[in-house]
Amino acid sequence: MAVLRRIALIVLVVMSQTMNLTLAEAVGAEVPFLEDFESLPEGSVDGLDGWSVARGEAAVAAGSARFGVKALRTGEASEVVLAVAGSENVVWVDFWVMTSGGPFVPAISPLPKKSVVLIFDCFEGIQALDGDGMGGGTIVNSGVALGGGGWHRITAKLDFDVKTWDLYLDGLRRLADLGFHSDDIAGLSGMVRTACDQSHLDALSFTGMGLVDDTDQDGLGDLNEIKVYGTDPLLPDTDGDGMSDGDEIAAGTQPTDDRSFLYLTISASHVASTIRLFAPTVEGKAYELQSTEDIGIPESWHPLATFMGDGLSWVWVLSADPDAAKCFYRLVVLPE
Ligand SMILES: [Ca+2]
Ligand SMILES: [Ca+2]
Ligand SMILES: [Ca+2]
Ligand SMILES: [Ca+2]
Repeated sequence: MAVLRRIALIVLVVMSQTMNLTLAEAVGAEVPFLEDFESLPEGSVDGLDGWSVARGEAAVAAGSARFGVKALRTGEASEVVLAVAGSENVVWVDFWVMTSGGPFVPAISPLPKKSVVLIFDCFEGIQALDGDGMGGGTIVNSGVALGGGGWHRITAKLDFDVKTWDLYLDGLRRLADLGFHSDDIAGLSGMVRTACDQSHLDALSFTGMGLVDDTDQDGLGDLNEIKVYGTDPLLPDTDGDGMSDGDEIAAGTQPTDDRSFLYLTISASHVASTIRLFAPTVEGKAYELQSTEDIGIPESWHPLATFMGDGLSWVWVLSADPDAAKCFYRLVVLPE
């Protein structure tokens, strides 16, 4: 039995028609659906927001969470079902999971009809079903191992028009154009999760917004704007401070606080022939002060100094060059 306790399988997806009939009686959620578990009461998730516990236990619990303080923790040999209806042809399913995985690969053919099947195997890592559309298919290894006890981000792009799906792990596309388990599945109706003891799920969403789409072209993907950064996916500068959301994330400033942004102030003292440069810094960010005498020639910018941010203000006093007619300065955040 010790081995059996380690069984962990996640089955993502659209349930069989038989199960759909059952689910129709439950209160289901609709796409877009986002669940961070923070507002749900601790304890069994059964009956809350479209969730039902079919076997074992699944509870909202504090302690191990990817974001905030709560996540969904499943007990030994548990099965939890979420009813989510969506009419979109393309749906992005996204969540974080922490699990040790199990040693058994489930038999695929007997499964009720589904679109997507994901398997978390303690030996082989994260695996996906490249379905044949007729209830069978080939299990494909993603190349991403479990272990270490850390969180993994799982993102699946489901296309109900052509019955294919792509798998992204920890933000990178690992498998593309996989087939559905069953091509009879016309649209999203939910997710079934079979899991082992102490397996955690957090920040689950079903949306039409993609990981790789950047609608407002600010450098941040739509899905990450709503789930990770709390910014507006349709507005390049959410807080209106003049610095784009993407630039703020790169610079370590707050994209939802208009008092937080990167700037450099310059003041000159004619009496002392000095120039005083001032900038706020973010701890851990590396900066380079650059200058040029001709702002019209991009390649003429050259470094004057580099320094590490410590979360405090950075001040530098330079002797003014009496021979320079003019000089421009700029502060660059170096890539990590
Ligand atoms: Ca964006
Ligand atoms: Ca934005
Ligand atoms: Ca901004
Ligand atoms: Ca800001």
